Amino acid sequence: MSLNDNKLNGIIIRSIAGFCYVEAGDKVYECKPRGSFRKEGISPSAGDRVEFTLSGSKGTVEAVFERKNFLLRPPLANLDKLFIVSAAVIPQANPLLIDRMTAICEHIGVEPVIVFNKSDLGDFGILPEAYRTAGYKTFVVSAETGEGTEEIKKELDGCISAFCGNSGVGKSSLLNRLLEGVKLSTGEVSEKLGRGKHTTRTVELFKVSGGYVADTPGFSTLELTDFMLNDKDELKFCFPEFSEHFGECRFNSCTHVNEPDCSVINAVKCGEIAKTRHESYVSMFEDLKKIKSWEINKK
Ligand SMILES: Nc1nc2c(ncn2[C@@H]2O[C@H](COP(=O)(O)OP(=O)(O)OP(=O)(O)O)[C@@H](O)[C@H]2O)c(=O)[nH]1
Ligand SMILES: [Mg+2]
Ligand SMILES: [Zn+2]
Repeated sequence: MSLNDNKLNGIIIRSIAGFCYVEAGDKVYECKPRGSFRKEGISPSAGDRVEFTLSGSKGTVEAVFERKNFLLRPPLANLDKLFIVSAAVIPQANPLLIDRMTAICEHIGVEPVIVFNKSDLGDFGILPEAYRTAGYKTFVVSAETGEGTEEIKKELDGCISAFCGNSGVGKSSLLNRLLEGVKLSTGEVSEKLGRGKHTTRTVELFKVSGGYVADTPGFSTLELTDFMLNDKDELKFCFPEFSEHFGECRFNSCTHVNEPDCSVINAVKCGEIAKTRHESYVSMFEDLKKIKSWEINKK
């Protein structure tokens, strides 16, 4: 048997402490990435399609296939959809955080899906409508009662997806509803916030009808620049509902922040674009404005 016959292809479902767990066929193999990846700046991550060799039951990841996209925090490759989860209360939904995530998704080429959880504890005011108006699939659900969770399940079919959002919004609780035979640990929010700890510590992909879905540890801050979204003039393209208004503003150089006769702002006034979405755009634009052009070129 030549060396080539030993080569197998699989997908990394978990990457932790220098080990990758690669699923191939119906098996999961514990593999170590080959030494030279570090030098090449490649860090094999969950979602990566890889080639590996086996020696006994242990494997070595030999090659990482080209990625369709890469989410830096948490590290995940080849995503089709990112479910951005918020809660009605504890912790309360924060539109700026959601919009940072949708912008990052647009920037790296992942479909954002908006999930409002804990509907049994309160409502979300204007927010679900704001995201539907923006053209995003939006679900109002409860992991506690099961309301709306079947709809989400259909969205997982045949895709590589991940659930992200603040600690305590109920990502693991939702996945426990959606996945058969999986029991992820979930945590009391008061305990978590008190200790500042996350219940979920690692990224792991689980098999789901024709695809995979990842649970991720909650995050509380996200920098656009971490995702190479560091040019303020690119930001408008990360708000898809703005695009039909481009070219209709009074000034060609309109930044759609506060200029007179701006067609984006006019659309906000007449309710075609949600006010919260435009507020997030302005807030992110102001943040990106602080980045000097030489810093952009450096990246
Ligand atoms: N009432 C209610 N409680 C929920 C719901 N979903 C989750 N919870 C509770 O919220 C708490 C946090 O849920 P988790 O699933 O651990 O949250 P998480 O997003 O996975 O948190 P991290 O792993 O820390 O990022 C737990 O006590 C859950 O029981 C819901 O729909 N309704
Ligand atoms: Mg969790
Ligand atoms: Zn404008």
